[in-house]
Amino acid sequence: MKILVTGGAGFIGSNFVYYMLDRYPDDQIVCLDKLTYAGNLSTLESAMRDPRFRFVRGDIADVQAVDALFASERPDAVVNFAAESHVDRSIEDPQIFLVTNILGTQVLMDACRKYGNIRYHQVSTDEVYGDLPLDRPDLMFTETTPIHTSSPYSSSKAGADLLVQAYYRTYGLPITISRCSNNYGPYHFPEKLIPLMISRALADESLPVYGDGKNVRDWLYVEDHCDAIDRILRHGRIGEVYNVGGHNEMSNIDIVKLILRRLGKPESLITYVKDRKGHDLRYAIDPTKIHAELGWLPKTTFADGIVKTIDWYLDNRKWWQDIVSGEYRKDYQRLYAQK
Ligand code: NAD
Ligand code: TDX
Repeated sequence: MKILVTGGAGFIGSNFVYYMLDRYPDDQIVCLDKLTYAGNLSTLESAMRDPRFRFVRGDIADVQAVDALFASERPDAVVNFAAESHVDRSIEDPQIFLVTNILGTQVLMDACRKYGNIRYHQVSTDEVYGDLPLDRPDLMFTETTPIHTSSPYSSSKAGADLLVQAYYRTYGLPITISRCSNNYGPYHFPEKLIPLMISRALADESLPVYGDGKNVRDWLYVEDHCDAIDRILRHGRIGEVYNVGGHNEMSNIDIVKLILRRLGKPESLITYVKDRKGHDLRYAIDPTKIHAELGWLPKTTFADGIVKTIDWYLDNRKWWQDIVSGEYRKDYQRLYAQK
């Protein structure tokens, strides 16, 4: 199978590229990525030495570029990770979120229709369901929970999901959608909570906790998300949505304190700052459907995953220090010039 992975130079997409190359020796992967600030080609350095992998720089919302890529590569399947993914940035400047996340999805699906009704998987998020109250631990998101978004980011992801379902109903495009909870693990861009707190704590900088730090997220190790997408791509029912999450709810402040303990840094680094606008209180996924239909269960506990993640950031300082300093932007010239 030849899979077009969009957004493969980002956090989850790159983990997915490595997950698939490791497990499927006969598969080929083409990665389409615009290399926005969130894309880092050095993450794909070893994949680029693999003859089964090809990197193409391009925008999923660019009709001509996407058409040319489909014409030359003729993929069997598309997994769309490409997105503007940071809630805070969407609050500052929403427009690019609508262009990439909604129009980009439309452009990819139109190419899938044109080149033979290609299998399409949309990587979505639990944020499309809005949030849950902190005092109702019995409530969780199921696939039938109504869409009810809070931020421009989640609204753009929800808009894309609706379009994906419309392409199934209207054109019979063979689609699936996964809605996963918060991921953590290697190659996570240090603007998001866990890598930001690790990198700032290591530099003895203040750790900005929004509001009272009691907001809850449901954390999943990134490899478990890759496993879920792989199962959905190969065995999922066409037209269906699958929630992905591992029942691991943690408050932000508990995560920050855990990171500090592990790094041997003082809690005095914690600084409570102004809350995020429209800040979602709690996310919690009910993964019953993907477990029952596809046998998926998370393999990594949070206790193991967070230690592996912190150790990865300790062992790969250059990766995130180059991002913090801006040096990583030069990797495109260095790595891509060889192709
Ligand atoms: P990321 O920001 O780390 O990576 C996004 C990648 O997409 C980058 O490599 C970027 O260069 C690329 N990109 C952005 N705009 C593009 C465009 N117009 N054309 C081509 N490439 C473009 O994001 P992530 O955290 O890896 O998230 C990947 C996907 O998973 C997103 O769709 C996100 O909504 C979804 N998701 C993320 C999480 C999470 O916890 N991080 C949870 C659930 C779902
Ligand atoms: O500096 C910070 N301080 C802080 O308290 C940052 C960056 C975050 N936070 C809080 C806000 C959230 O309650 O931590 C929590 C997690 O924040 P993010 O890492 O920005 O993630 P979140 O907003 O939950 O969204 C993530 O999960 C769902 C991803 O970024 C999305 O792409 C995904 O869809």
